[in-house]
Amino acid sequence: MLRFSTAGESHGESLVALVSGLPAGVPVDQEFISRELWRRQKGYGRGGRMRIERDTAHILSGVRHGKTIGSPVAMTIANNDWKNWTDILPVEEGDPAKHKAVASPRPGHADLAGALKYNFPDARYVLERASARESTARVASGALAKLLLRELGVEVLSHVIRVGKAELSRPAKWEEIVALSQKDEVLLNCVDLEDEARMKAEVDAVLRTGDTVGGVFEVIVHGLPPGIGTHVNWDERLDGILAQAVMSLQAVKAVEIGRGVTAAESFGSTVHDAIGYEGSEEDFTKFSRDHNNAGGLEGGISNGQDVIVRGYLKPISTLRRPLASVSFETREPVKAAYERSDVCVVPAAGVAAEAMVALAVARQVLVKFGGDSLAETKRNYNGYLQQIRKY
Ligand code: EPS
Repeated sequence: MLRFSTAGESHGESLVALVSGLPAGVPVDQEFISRELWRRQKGYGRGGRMRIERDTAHILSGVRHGKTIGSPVAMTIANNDWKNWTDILPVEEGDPAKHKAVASPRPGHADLAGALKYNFPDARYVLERASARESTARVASGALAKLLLRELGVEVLSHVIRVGKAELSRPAKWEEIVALSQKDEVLLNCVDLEDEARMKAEVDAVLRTGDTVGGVFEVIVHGLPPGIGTHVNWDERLDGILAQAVMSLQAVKAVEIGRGVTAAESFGSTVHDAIGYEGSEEDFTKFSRDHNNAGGLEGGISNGQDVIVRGYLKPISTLRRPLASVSFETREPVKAAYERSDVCVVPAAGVAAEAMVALAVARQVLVKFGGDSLAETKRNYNGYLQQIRKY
């Protein structure tokens, strides 16, 4: 069973990722992992922290001679900023005078709920783990899932379709999203330059006013055959699994599959993707569809079209012009704490969501096809592809 977990505080020594259940023999391209980490760091609207960090995964185990060996893969990603925090957040008791309390909880952040739950006098320890810095470890883990999926011809990428009120005004083609992922500059990860300029203006406006802005990213799984996930049990439906995977990302407040939201206000005759029998040799079967409003999922099962998952991001909750809050110490009204922060993270969140989607899909692929070695997984996979082609 493919599993992963992460550890690490935002300003601690490093982040840790542990991925187990990958078959043996998956080629591990370390440059690819670094590139994925780089993509997550980029985007217009990121704060000062991203000028400090140069995220790279240090692989400790589970990979030898460039391939997985079936044992758990442990990775660390060092926090460069740690050197500035050794006195503030030491593992030992340290000097309490040097600790940096988060003295008033930020509305929208985990600060208050976390401090109450864990009985902390302030929100420092909550912030440290609730921070989206943790998504770095998810991206390193997701890169391994992507490398496995790539062996099966499945790719996972994202692009940004909204920042604040600025929206992508036209459908994006898969080739455009691939081209975006290969660029050496990342602005807002939007396929349309004019729409991207309007998105940038949204970020500029909040930079001026001390506010923050959210948006929507879209993750696409390209090349996934029909039959991943199942309708038979609630917790094995791929749509539900993907929703949880993406919703678990910091600042995501809603998840949509395909045309989920506007489908609710439309007629069935305009929403469902009519079935034909005109598929080409490149398709998984000859069954074809007139569009993809279902987002590649019907009954919790992939149907061979691109899987489309959208994540809706709230605006970052750390504001330069903070909202009302209460002092943890005096209980008097004060402004919420301010710490260095980003003002827009929609492109970065999209990259983190790619990782979560890749991990979730890879897990379900392995549930269906199994395999202790990549050769075994591929044999089972290809046998199934032949079966559905002949159906
Ligand atoms: C974050 C606050 C900022 C962000 C951080 C998430 O960090 P810092 O407090 O060090 O300035 O930059 O995101 C990352 C470090 C990252 O790698 O994405 C927060 O409070 O959630």
